[in-house]
Amino acid sequence: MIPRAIPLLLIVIVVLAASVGADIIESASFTAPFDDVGSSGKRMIEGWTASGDTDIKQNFVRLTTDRQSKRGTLWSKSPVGAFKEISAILTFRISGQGKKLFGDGIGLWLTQFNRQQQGNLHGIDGKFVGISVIIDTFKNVEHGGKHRDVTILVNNGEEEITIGDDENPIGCNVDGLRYHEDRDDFSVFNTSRLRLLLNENRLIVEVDAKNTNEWQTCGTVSNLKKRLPKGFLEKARFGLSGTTGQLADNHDVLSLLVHDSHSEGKVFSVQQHEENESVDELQKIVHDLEHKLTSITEKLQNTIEKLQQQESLVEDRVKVLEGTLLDGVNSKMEKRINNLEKQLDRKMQRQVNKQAKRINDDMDALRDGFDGIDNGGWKTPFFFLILIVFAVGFWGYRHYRKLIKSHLL
Ligand SMILES: [Ca+2]
Repeated sequence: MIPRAIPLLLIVIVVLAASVGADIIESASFTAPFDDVGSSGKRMIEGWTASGDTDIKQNFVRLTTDRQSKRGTLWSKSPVGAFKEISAILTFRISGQGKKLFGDGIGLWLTQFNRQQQGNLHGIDGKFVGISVIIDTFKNVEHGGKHRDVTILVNNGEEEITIGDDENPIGCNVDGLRYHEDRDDFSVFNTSRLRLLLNENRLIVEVDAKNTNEWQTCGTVSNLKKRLPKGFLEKARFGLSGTTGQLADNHDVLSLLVHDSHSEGKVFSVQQHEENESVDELQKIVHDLEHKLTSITEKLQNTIEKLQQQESLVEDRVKVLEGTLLDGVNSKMEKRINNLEKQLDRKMQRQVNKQAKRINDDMDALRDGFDGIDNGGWKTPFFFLILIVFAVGFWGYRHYRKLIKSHLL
């Protein structure tokens, strides 16, 4: 117990010694665990707005999942404030299933956008006022030698910046900013860190690729007073963006810790590292389980969505087939009924003609017979009788057709 307690005690002493007059800027910071749940029933981070595909888990914020064409942001609701200098340490994990092909990366923003402003620069509008640090995991062929794994951009909002504009961009190439999840040695503690040391006139960006407290300077930007508006920090907010395109990755952030002093930022990084090493085993297991479960759930949801899409496609096809079949059956039935009607018409006509002729013949015969006997007034009532016979016959014929129609149809 004693050997483990000594370094921790030393760190506490160092932190206490360095933290005199230096504080964390809470409104600009966040760190796991994220236990607050909003009215929508989803986890939330107080003071931050999650948009797009961002999914807040208990132990990390997933800006994008390892799927194509995703875009997620997390934006601070309040400006940093009027500080002379700040340090900011972002702890993140870029990981995925792709062995060689993956993208696009994470952007850390300190801009005067009130909220995330969508655009084409890693998800955000390139016409920003402020600072952007882009962690770019995919080397676009068209950018050639202008690609940087970490690119530092400063803009006064007058022009829209796109990657590849600058022949000699500020930034650095760093190995190991991305982890392959299928490796047997992958763990959720495979993380990376980015540190911004900013004062009124200068920005230094450092990278600790494997979160082993080995910081490398990535780039420095001077003359910020000339390049950014006066009192920039007073109105500037931190934001994060994650994007995937044809290629994808899980883009997770674990914490952003902003202090009002550079020394605090440096000391805190040591403390953070030691804390990671001595982190409770149970917490490790919980984080690991959550990471695995998130991945399994996402895969399941994706499969279900695909199945549902196929199901609705099949349904559409069945509907079209049903329609075609019904149309065919209907037109065949119609033809058959028409034919039958015509046949019946002809048959009835023949029958009626036959009957009429027979009655006519009988009448003639009767008339001949009676003519021999009497030429008296019997013809008129007989004529009416014939009319009645015809009327009844005609009514019978129509009734018969109606019956046939209603039974056939
Ligand atoms: Ca890229």
